[in-house]
Amino acid sequence: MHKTSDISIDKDIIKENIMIANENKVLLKKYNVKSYNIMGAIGSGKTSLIELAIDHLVKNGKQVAVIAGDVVAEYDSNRFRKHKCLVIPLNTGKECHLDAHLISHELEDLEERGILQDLDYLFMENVGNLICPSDFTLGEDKRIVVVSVSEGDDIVLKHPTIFRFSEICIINKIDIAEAVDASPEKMERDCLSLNPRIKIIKTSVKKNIRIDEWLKLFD
Ligand SMILES: Nc1nc2c(ncn2[C@@H]2O[C@H](COP(=O)(O)OP(=O)(O)OP(=O)(O)O)[C@@H](O)[C@H]2O)c(=O)[nH]1
Ligand SMILES: [Mg+2]
Ligand SMILES: [Zn+2]
Ligand SMILES: [Zn+2]
Repeated sequence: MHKTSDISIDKDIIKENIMIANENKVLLKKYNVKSYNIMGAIGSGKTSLIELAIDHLVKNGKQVAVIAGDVVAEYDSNRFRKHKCLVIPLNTGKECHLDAHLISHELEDLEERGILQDLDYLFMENVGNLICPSDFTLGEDKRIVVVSVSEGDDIVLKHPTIFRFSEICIINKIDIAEAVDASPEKMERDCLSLNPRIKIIKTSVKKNIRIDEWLKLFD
């Protein structure tokens, strides 16, 4: 079982989190599982994008699992269950982010059940929130932040930390950019000004724009 006894509440929780995240990373590497922490604004399209990635990977013969982290995880879990993947609902209750400790228990369980050994890809959908998920690395290979134009095109500059923390940024719902008077190009520029190395894809799940580029991230 997990070393919860080692976790003391007076220790810095951020440092503690990094320590457990490193253990998660070692475990995921041991079984060669590629892992993604999908963060982003509420309703920006995280689940929709992950659903597309799951179908793409399954079609290519990959074994995929998804941890659906949410205050009430049942809703997104039911969507994921329509796909050929293992779905792990993770209710965070009042917590507005996933942390490495929560994930470590899920990984431990998957290992005990002999599932982690055969897994190729693990998606972790974080709670819709642009603030504290960026304080908690999970041990993932890649951090992806999803925003959509409907949050307003000043959303990036208002939440700088998460864009610095991520390797990939998806600017979604560009099909409705005009209707909500938002400029995806401004959002892209803002994002690059905060993090010049970040990879940005401007997508529409609805209109299938640059979804091929999104899927290529997982090849
Ligand atoms: N117009 C438009 N709607 C989209 C697009 N992508 C997703 N949606 C819609 O936006 C809504 C939210 O999408 P989800 O995929 O559930 O977003 P989410 O980020 O997982 O939401 P939470 O988990 O609740 O934070 C749904 O009604 C989707 O159909 C898009 O590219 N364009
Ligand atoms: Mg979702
Ligand atoms: Zn524990
Ligand atoms: Zn939080």
